[in-house]
Amino acid sequence: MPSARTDPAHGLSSDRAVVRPAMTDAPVQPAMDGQPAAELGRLSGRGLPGVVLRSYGLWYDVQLTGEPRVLLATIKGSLKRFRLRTDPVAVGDHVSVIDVGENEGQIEWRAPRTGVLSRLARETNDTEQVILANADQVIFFFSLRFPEPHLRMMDRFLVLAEARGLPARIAINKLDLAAAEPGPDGAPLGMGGARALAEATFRDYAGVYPLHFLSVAAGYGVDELRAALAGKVTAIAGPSGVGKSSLLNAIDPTGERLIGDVSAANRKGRHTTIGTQLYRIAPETFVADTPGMRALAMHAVPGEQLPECYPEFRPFLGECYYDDCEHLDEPDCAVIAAVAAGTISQERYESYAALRREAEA
Ligand SMILES: Nc1nc2c(ncn2[C@@H]2O[C@H](COP(=O)(O)OP(=O)(O)OP(=O)(O)O)[C@@H](O)[C@H]2O)c(=O)[nH]1
Ligand SMILES: [Mg+2]
Ligand SMILES: [Zn+2]
Repeated sequence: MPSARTDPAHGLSSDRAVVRPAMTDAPVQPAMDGQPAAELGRLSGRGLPGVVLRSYGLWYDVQLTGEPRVLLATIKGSLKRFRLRTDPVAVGDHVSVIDVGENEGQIEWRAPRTGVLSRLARETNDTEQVILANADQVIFFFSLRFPEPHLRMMDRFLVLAEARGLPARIAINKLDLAAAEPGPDGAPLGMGGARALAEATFRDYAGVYPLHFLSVAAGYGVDELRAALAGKVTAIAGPSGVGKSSLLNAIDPTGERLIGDVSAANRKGRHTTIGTQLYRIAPETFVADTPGMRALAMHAVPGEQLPECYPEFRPFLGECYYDDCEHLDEPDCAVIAAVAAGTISQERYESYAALRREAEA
């Protein structure tokens, strides 16, 4: 035990008063890269627990826990006092809100975050804009047709989720469109044929991530996906027009999401969802419809962290000749050997190599 009177590191006598700021006055650490951020504010004992469903600039929709009411709330000035380098309150945050009547409230406290999906705020290098706080998992949502899946873009998303320790699933929608296309014999492929096509398109991910095949329009696969959401906070992310809002409408009976009005002339879809919105679809089940996640990719993952972000590489890491092997063109690389043996897919390896070269550039 070091002496209570002497600081063992500096040998200073404790008579010399060390002024420490009170905990609540300490600036909050930046929460970049999914680090949990400290709590904010104080619990007065008069607040009600809730979850932030949506943010409108200075106002927030707060779903009260254990009751159906949603309060429209502002945040106390004291929560905004520090330069936080993160949003003080964001969608997904657990808060304490004081009911001020007329269905309005004031947020007095925000719980520490278990993690965040974020992107860099415009024109800054160190300030994050939170897309969703406290997510348990993320579903990357694509469509088999209109728009067709961009697998390299999906790999970037998957890497970001891995870097943040967030479990990921992949969902492929609009199987009905492929089902109507002619198969080899000229007859329509049908749902079975469309599913086989989708499975072939995503074969590199089978066994690495849970895959869900859907046609929200036809009600195909929706129940199975709903089961994967139960009891969790799930972020749904993906390109515009793939059917994310349509899925939410299908699984949430009280849903009223805006669906992109895709005309025949513009089959790529029109962007309709602005800002993250969290929906409570059962007492303990929350699903977030996020706006286009392209900007997320701006959070680069450091090169040496990338191999771990490809789960199928993990059994081979540490088996290479060089301890610091980058798995690009070194001799006796266990990852490259696994690609040659067909254990790791060529496409996924090339996706890794492209991101690694980009990170080192
Ligand atoms: N054929 C077909 N069309 C679908 C299906 N699911 C959704 N759509 C259509 O695809 C279009 C885009 O759907 P949305 O739900 O708005 O897509 P989103 O992913 O929310 O798009 P953003 O909000 O722009 O990111 C709409 O016209 C939907 O009706 C499906 O399973 N099959
Ligand atoms: Mg949408
Ligand atoms: Zn290697």
